[in-house]
Amino acid sequence: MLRTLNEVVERIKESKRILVIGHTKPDGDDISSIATMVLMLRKIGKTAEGCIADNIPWFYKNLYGVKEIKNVEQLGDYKYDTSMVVDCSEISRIGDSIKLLKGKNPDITLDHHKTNVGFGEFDFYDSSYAATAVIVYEIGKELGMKYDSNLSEINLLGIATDTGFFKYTNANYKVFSYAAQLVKLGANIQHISSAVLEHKTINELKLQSEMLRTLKIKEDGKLAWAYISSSMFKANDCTDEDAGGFVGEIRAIYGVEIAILFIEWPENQVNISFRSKNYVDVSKIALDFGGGGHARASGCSCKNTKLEEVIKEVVLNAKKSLKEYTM
Ligand SMILES: [Mn+2]
Repeated sequence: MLRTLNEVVERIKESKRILVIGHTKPDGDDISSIATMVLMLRKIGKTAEGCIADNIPWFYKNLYGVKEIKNVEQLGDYKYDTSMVVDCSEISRIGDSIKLLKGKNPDITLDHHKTNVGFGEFDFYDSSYAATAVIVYEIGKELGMKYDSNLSEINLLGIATDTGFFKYTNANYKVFSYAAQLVKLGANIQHISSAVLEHKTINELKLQSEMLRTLKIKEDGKLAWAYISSSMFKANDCTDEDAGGFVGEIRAIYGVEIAILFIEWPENQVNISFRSKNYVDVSKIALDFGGGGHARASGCSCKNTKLEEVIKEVVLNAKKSLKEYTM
């Protein structure tokens, strides 16, 4: 049920032992929101643990607080009175962490995805927030949190990554003003940017150049897509984690409005990332294929399917959405 931020804060105050859960295929906002929340709750004397039922990309691990996040096995015996799910539009996004909820709905959910369905007892979701980490920061302020430089930095991570390091349209006044406050409190943006943006390996670069060979640009240069097959991953000794920022490279092409990257991982499953530049709402395309997300960034997964067939169907859908805007 949708609540005000104040009601959520009151609910947090009542809790003693909290479990904070994020989504699989974790991104900077997910990791930041969990780690910041766990550290804040511990600072005010509560017992708190964070969980992600998936690998955390290695380059996040040296940022303060990230190592605190555990997996489902490590938390099997953890007793809590309050569960919280962050940065998830719906419950299936938490993957195997569902086991820890033991059939119950989460007590609290915090999210900023447009496609959020509201699946907890105390839901706060609002797509005007650039990142879940922005919501977490507001909760921190409400809780009277004393921010040190480490806490500020891990909170800033999510705000930085979900705004594309302050360059997407969601980088609004609130984003810059909170970021400035966190920097004043000691966050170092260079620690974050070098960890997140400067970790390319030679294998990744090779994979990227192979992906670019599959690039197609159609619809007067407005629609661009490319794919990476599972055999391309194998040939370059890469995993799907290594293709993290590739869809952004496709969107970066001049004139492209919709960028789509098809990733076959594992075999027989195709994960699709959508990005748009100025006006197309790509969350609608993702929703048509069982996914979700934001107007400018969304995604979905198609199981038991062939890469070529998915590409055909999705490209057709994307062409249609593009036409809706140009008519
Ligand atoms: Mn997010």
